[in-house]
Amino acid sequence: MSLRFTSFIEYEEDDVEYNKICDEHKHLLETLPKGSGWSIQHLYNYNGFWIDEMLLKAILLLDTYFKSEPTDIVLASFMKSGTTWLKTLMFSTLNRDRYSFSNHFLHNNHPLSTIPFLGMKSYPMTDSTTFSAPRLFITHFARTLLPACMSSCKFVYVCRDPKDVLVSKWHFMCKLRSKDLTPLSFDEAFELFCLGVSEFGPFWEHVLSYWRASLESPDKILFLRYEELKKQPEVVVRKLADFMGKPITMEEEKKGVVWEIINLCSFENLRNLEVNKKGVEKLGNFEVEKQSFFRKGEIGDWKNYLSEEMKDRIDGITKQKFQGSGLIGFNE
Ligand code: PAP
Repeated sequence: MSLRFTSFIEYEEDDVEYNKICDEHKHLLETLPKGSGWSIQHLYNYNGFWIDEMLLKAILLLDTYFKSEPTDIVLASFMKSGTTWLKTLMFSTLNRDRYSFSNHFLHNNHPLSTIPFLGMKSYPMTDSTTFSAPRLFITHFARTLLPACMSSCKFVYVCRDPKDVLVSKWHFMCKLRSKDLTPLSFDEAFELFCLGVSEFGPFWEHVLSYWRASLESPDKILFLRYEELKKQPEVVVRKLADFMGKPITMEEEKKGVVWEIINLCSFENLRNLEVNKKGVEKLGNFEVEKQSFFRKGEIGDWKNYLSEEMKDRIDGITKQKFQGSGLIGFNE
């Protein structure tokens, strides 16, 4: 039987390669170091990063079956760093000739339907126009976990203050957490996050994996921060348009297209759309409420959750990990 794994990976269940992957997956699950998951019981440490069973298989499948194209553009992020925002900005910037801002695709479709996740079963991708070159993809995997063939692709990486990522992730994962497990307290989540035991983490190594790649190939990776997007969205949208090979023209500037895009993708606008308020969406093996992607959308919500001591511990780790990398921290 032919299976579809995202819209871009196809394999046969009785294929020799596929059987090899299943054997390797089984072997890895038996031998890799285990840590506590936030939503399910176990995470596995694969090549320095913590992932669950399903994502481990996804990595093996991507490695064998994914065929990248040099025109591909991948939005990469550690989860809860601004992926939803960036995906809507990239999608609407690239497709700005296809939809009018008064009757836009995003008015009737959740952001999950805009760009497929590499390594996760697809949600209904209602718009096939996004699949013509350049193809857009999303990943939460660290750069070093992606197949070697993707070195020809372009990446947009978005990072965010780890203190806000932690708070956002804890809220989200508590909703996904298996009812068979005891609830995950914020203190437990904090400890795990600091130790790096966190889906797709450690956070700092994740950021550094893309930062180092951006130093090696600055023209291939656009490195962004959630905080700069909040402060100067117009600068980021212009950068994105240039990077994706579709610069904003003078005529578009005069028509205010940049602000049309920003307003369409703003937290307030997206959160209040009916399509994003109700219902659930499938995310891998999990069911997620559509509204859970729009919580507060603020910089500094960590102040409501972290003690001074907790703040100092995370800032200290950031300082130590980023030292000598050229990457500056996230303190306001
Ligand atoms: P994902 O990893 O599950 O895809 P992601 O979109 O990266 O999640 O992060 C979700 C965060 O972005 C949430 O932050 P919070 O929990 O601190 O509120 C969410 O509210 C925020 N967010 C979603 N859309 C927007 C937007 N349009 N503008 C600003 N922030 C947004």
